[in-house]
Amino acid sequence: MRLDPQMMSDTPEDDSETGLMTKTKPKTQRPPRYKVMLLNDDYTPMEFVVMVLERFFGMTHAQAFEIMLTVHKKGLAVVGVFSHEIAETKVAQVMDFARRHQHPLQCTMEKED
Ligand code: TYC
Repeated sequence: MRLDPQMMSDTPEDDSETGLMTKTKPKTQRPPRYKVMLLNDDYTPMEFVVMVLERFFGMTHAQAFEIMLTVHKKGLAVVGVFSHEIAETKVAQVMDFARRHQHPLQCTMEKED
């Protein structure tokens, strides 16, 4: 008995009386992403920072030089966005490499908004 328009009751997704489609899309949870950031300091040589960006973040020399200059001028820059595990690994690799070369370079991670 759904032929009479007066008897047509809307489903949750089809608001046929107002003409509005209110699709109820099932929300798939995406894992959080983490920004890895490099911080400026007065002592780490520019060339060392460039090497770090090439070695651990797969940048070309030109890309690495540009990002290094951004950190130098602005105080910090995001150098990549990764899963929690990869971000932690990158931070640890950079911090260990800097420590072994006795440079005070700092690398941190922060959850993306
Ligand atoms: N400020 C440093 C210098 O003048 C260069 C530098 C750049 C250091 C980026 C750290 O994350 C950094 N030698």
